[in-house]
Amino acid sequence: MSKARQVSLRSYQHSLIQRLADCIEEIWRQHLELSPYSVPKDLGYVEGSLEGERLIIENHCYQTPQFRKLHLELAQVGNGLDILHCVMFPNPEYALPIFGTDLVGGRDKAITAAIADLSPINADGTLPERYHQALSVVAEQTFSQPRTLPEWGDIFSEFCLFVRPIGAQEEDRFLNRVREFLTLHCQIASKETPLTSHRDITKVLAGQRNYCTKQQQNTKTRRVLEKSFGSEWTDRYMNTMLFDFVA
Ligand code: BLA
Repeated sequence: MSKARQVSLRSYQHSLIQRLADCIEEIWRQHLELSPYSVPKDLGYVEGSLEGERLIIENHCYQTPQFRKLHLELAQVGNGLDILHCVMFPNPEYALPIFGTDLVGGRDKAITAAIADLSPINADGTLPERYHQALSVVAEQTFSQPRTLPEWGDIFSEFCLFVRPIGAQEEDRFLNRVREFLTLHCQIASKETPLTSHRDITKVLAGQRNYCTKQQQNTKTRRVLEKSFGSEWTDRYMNTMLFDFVA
């Protein structure tokens, strides 16, 4: 077993990634009833280096009554790039938005992409009223370098935060905002009553499918994975581990 595996990748990663990973797990433990989620055996901890760039991936997965899969992934590319990826997939009986966050950056350098959202799964692209109300009253934070969403990014809500955080203050601001999103989400989700109508459940499934299909179009994620693992493995990983949906 390699050292990285015993110690957990995060202790070698950018400090904002370490802090966000700890924060996510702390809020999950505090608010949700976590059970183990079985990751396909060969995908829990993966190392690849097809074209020289060594990529290490560490997955942490759980499930709860409201969520079919809570996925926190840490990845390290060569010696330069650190990644945190997290998605909370609700069970289809719960008409809840999809929480997602992604941090990408150099270890000793800056985080270039910091994104977090509670993404709607309704056909009309709106969040449930209780989310909308709660998020509307939280003062919007300003960041000096906001980023523009790619074309497939129409899945994200009006509250989506996508920035390049500059300096410690903006990193803290990003972390706090994600903490607010997550706490609100876990509080609402743990009180939510499940749907019973087959028609409503089918709509949730369609919303989750749309989210996953769009996320699978992220060529930047695909390129990083393909360089170390090839296109066949990358297809399987993106479709079964990162953005799987129930057909
Ligand atoms: C961007 N994602 C990126 C970038 C890389 C990755 C290298 C470009 C960084 C930049 O432009 O500064 C790579 N992200 C990965 C890899 C994994 C990963 C390899 O998660 C997994 C192993 N992506 C998500 C989730 C969201 C997301 C959950 O996985 C949002 C909730 C968003 N990532 C996202 C967006 C971009 C991005 C919107 C910018 C894409 C663009 O500008 O085209």
